[in-house]
Amino acid sequence: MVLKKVYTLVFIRNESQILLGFKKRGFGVNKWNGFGGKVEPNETIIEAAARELREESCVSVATSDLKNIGHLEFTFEGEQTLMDVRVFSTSIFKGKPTETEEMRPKWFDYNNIPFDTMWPDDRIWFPYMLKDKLFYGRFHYQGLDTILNYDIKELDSMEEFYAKRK
Ligand code: 6OG
Repeated sequence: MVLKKVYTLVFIRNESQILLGFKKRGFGVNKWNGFGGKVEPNETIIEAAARELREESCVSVATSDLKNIGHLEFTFEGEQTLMDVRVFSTSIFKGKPTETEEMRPKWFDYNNIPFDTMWPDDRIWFPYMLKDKLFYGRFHYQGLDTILNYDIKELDSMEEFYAKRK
């Protein structure tokens, strides 16, 4: 039996830069990533996305401004959990990105993204996000550093993707 857990992952982007956070603890520690985490039982996925962003970076967004731009699935050899990650993006936000106990935020130019200090899957799907393409990616890991196999594809519509998946 596979246990599916839903996560969010939010990227704030402008014309030339993307906001990443250096994870100071927990899963993905010492890696740059977007902001996100687990969806709580009493909230929608998009509410969780806005909450996690605020808790981790002190940046506020309206849920109506968050665009679902992709979907990622992660599995790990020998483990029954499937991480189901909804990826969101926006350029509209309030507040100054500020270090928290979990994350140290920093803006990166698109031509200077620190892939060497990020999850290995990011190199594969970031290009879709940076070209404003919708995407689906599935990655099967051995441990935390090696991708054993993966699929990646461009999507026409997230609604269509989720409708077909049901
Ligand atoms: P917390 O444990 O902090 O949520 N996440 C991943 N992100 C990328 N780019 N690659 C991965 O490859 C990931 N696995 C998990 C989802 C974990 C956060 O990390 C993301 C969540 O935003 C394996 O609650």
